[in-house]
Amino acid sequence: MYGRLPIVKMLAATVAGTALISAVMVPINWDGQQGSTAAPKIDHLLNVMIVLSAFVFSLVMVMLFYALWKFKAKPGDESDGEPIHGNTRLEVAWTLIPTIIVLFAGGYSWKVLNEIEDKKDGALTVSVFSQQYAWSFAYPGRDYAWSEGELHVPVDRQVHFKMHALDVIHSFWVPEWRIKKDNVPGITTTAIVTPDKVGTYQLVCTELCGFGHASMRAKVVVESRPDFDRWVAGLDLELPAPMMEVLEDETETEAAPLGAGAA
Ligand SMILES: [Cu+2]
Repeated sequence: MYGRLPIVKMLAATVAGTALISAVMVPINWDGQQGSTAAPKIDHLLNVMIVLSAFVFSLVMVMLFYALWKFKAKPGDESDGEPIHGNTRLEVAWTLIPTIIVLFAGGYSWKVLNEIEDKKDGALTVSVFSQQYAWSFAYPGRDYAWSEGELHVPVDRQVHFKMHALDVIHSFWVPEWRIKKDNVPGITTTAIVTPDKVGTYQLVCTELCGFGHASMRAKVVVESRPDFDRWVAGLDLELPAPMMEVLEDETETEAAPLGAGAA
């Protein structure tokens, strides 16, 4: 038979590979500038996933190269390989290890999403309308204040974006906020964001929606509360009919937030 595998050495090589890949990959700023309370959490989650992936990659590579080196046929050896029927220990290991990794990754992602979507008192609601190839926004008030192509939000206040697509599927994405959500005709989708850095950003449509998709962007301004109030006060109070219609028969199809009812 093949004898015992040098488990300790293979494990050491796997740990070394994981450490090396992680040391190169983790310090890289993959997602760019952070602009919301969700951003550090998402970026940390990505780093955890990088380390887990580095572990899986290293483990597979170590076993592959060990097998290539150890069981290579001698020159001139034309004989068939030894017939093997299963290996219970190996099968248990390759079922158990991925199961543990996937359960951990799923559980941790759940926790992060739950923290991000934790609803705060005094949140601001903004309606988002997407259509080929423009964005517009409505702010609740005495009436709806409406803005075309420019989104303003106050800093350090939770915002609930209620999204409405007027024609095809679009997707709302402000990279610095790390939050991305599809806008689907006929239903209302929600994204929860707390912007925490004053500045100007870009809202990008990230669902291929037609010929002008690449130019479907809007300016995003995160500003102080007084600046925001002043800006909203200066907006047109008349919401165009198609948007009003959508708001009138707004549906609430989102599932309850993950972990609703729990702490
Ligand atoms: Cu698009």
